[in-house]
Amino acid sequence: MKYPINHTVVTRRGLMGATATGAVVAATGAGTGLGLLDGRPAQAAGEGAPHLAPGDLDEYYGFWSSGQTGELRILGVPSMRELMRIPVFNRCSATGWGQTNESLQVLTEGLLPETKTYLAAQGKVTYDNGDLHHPHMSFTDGTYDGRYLFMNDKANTRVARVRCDVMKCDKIIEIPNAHDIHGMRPQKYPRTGYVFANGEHEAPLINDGSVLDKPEEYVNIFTAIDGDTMEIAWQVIVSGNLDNTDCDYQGKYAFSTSYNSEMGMNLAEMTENELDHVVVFNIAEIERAVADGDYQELKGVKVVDGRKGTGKDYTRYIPIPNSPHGINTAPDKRHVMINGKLSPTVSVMDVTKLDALFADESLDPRSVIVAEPQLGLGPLHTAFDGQGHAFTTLFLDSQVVKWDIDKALRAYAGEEVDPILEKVDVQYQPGHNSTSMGETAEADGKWLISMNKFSKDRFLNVGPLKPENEQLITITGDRMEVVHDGPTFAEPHDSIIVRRDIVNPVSVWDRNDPTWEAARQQAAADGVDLDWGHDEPIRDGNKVRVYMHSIAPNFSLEKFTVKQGDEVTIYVTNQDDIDDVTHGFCLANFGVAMEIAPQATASVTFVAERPGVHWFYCQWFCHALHMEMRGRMFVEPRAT
Ligand code: CUK
Ligand code: CUA
Repeated sequence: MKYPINHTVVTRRGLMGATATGAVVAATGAGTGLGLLDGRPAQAAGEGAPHLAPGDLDEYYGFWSSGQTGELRILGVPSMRELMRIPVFNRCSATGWGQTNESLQVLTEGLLPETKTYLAAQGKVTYDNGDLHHPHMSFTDGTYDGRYLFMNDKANTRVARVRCDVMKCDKIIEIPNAHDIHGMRPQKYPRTGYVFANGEHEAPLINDGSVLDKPEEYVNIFTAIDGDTMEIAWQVIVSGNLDNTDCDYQGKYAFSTSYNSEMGMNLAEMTENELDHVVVFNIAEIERAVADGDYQELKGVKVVDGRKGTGKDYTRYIPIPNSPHGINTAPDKRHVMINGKLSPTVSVMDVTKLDALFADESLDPRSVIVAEPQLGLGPLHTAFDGQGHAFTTLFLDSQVVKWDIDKALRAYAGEEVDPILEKVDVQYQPGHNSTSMGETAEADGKWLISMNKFSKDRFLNVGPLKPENEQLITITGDRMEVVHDGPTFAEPHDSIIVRRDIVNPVSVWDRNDPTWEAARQQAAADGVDLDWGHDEPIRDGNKVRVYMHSIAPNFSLEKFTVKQGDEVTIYVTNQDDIDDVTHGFCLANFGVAMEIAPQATASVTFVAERPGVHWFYCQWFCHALHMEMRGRMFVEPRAT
């Protein structure tokens, strides 16, 4: 039944107006399965789209990756309203991310030396693109703690962090030795702690061109990052490649899927084996290897060898059919779902059996698999409701399947019981799915998001490039029901749904925030009050620094003068301290623009290579006299 709500309401109103007999109304309600109160759909599960009145706030924050757009997005759940976009690996015209000095510091300080050399040859200081797949919040004691969000960049081998107090990216690091970071998860217990990151693509360990087409010498690298310092803690060389990753609720193990155990270099080779594997990382053993010196140091990182056949207890390899993809730890803190992709199965691993496997290498590694239900075609990712149910996306079937974990265990043990409870069609080809609080011990089983790669005919045609489609599904009742379609530009890759009491951002910046520490130090060196600015530019050879503040609808400087060829840095401190009074600084025809939120400082540097009169203006609508919030930069021509 598609879109029954409006029709039913209209029908009922029509009936009320015309005949309004109790019998007819009751029959209409029963016939559609909709409970109606005062002509509006009831809000219980399976009874219609979630409706928030204007001004009502959502129950959950949704943190969304944007895939190849490279930004992080915040949605409200269940309304699915997009609330914010946080630039991370991309460029942003509205906020100046990628051109302010503060953002450039974040975008450049974590790059490897050889990357800086490569970029300099292109006339660049940082990458312009990213491919952000996996956003995850920091954990304390098995649940979200509202401190940070971490995310990967598959395109340029980076991991980034967003501060949840201001919802801005504060750290981006490039991962040495690894290639093309894909799967990424924060440690759940005791806290984050480590952020685990998978290098997906195979390459020589020393990738300097001395080894090229010799795949037998290629490796893949698993990385543990310290989530507090954003420095690399250690790395592990593995056999096979690495796809997705997750970890347990004990702080003992992390696990990564490998679809290319073959170490193939083309599709035929990569999909050859019937069985690939999951690598299990023994965190304490790897830490011991690092402490005992059983590692090689590469690019300043301690790299432990965890490949098959080393005779060490750093890793174990569990055979899994066929090209496993997503890996998801259940809120029961015990079962881990390994999604088969090319196999119609999800393999269920019991983490309580891992200690024995590490104690005795001769044990059959498959002994940790305790269920392997056949669910449908193309299982990619699994989410949970915290009540013993799992929800797996079936890419090829365009469905989400709800199944009973306990029944799957019993079926594997030989009992004749079908774990599949229900399948719901989604439109179309789902990749990730996520449930409210579903990747934590506090999974609450209210909402499921299916992130679908194709929308085909679901929306008005906008040309050959179609939006993707994220769908909201109620899971509180016995039946799943798709209640909302959300067309999305590239791309709703993955998301997490976080209870709103956990997320508490500020509305106004703290003047002491470290974001503009460099500006603070420069102002101090120039003898200038950064908060209020200075009447005259500070000249230092051909470097000129202009300090001003903004209070709606004025910049403190209505004009300033520099010389052609000067390297000019503009510092703007927004002295408005009321929520939502953000100003901008846009210097016309200089390609310069930035956002300055209440009580923030932002700065931008450019070369004043255009003589003449140039207007700067505020590009965030802030006041009735916003258009008048502007001033002039005079550029004196170079003496000829
Ligand atoms: S991976 Cu894309 S659907 Cu990048 Cu999370 Cu599974
Ligand atoms: Cu300040 Cu617009």
